[in-house]
Amino acid sequence: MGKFYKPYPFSGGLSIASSRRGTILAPPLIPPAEVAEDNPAALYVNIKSYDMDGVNDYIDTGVTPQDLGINGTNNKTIAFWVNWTTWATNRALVSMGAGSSEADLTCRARSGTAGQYRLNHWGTDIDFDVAGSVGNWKHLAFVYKTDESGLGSDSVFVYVNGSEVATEAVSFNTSHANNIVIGRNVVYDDHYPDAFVDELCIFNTNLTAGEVSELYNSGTAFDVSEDHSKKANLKLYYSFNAGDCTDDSGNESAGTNNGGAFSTTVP
Ligand SMILES: [Ca+2]
Ligand SMILES: [Ca+2]
Repeated sequence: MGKFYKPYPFSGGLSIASSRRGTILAPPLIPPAEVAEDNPAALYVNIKSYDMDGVNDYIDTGVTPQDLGINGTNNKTIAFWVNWTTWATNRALVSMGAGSSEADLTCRARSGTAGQYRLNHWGTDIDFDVAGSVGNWKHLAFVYKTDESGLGSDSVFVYVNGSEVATEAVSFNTSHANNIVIGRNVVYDDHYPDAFVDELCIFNTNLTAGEVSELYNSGTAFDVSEDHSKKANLKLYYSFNAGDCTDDSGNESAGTNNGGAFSTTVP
């Protein structure tokens, strides 16, 4: 919280009165470090996203949910920006697991109507709608939390632009049979979206509502690996800013790009 722009502190001792007396003016103060700490977005330039053509472009992250510690019932958060060029049914943005009950975890289009999403887990899947999904950037976050603090059950929460839009009581058992993929369905070698994705983050913990809001940051991208309060739990982070699939989390899980482009269209 508190990521609000602070104006440059013009408190460097510039004084007309002292100037008239011929006093040598003190140099303007260098902005104190706290300005940078409070406003990381001002120092972060988001220059690239990942652009998929809807035909066959996708990323193989090279890591399984187990590699990131988010397999089975483990707490987890998956978040990213997305901007669809053309909506089409079934197309999957991020996908992991396998095709059996609660072993899958896939964010995909559930119908041909733009904005009709499904968080698929081969159980009672979670549907939610995101108006304006074509031609606009939206921030999606999925938070899974086991019942260790009185929820009454394990639960998953869906956030759009930092606000909760859906929740369901469910126990996941996320399979580590396959690598996590971006831009296709892990169960079906198909379902490629025509869309941009950016700033993909996977945490091995459940972000709180406040921490999801912090990640959304009122719509301004920032360096999650440096400035998010749960950066210690950030296990995979593709900013795409280098024009490749470098893992900016520091965990060196670079992905393999299969045909996608790196675009200057960014949130
Ligand atoms: Ca292609
Ligand atoms: Ca980026």
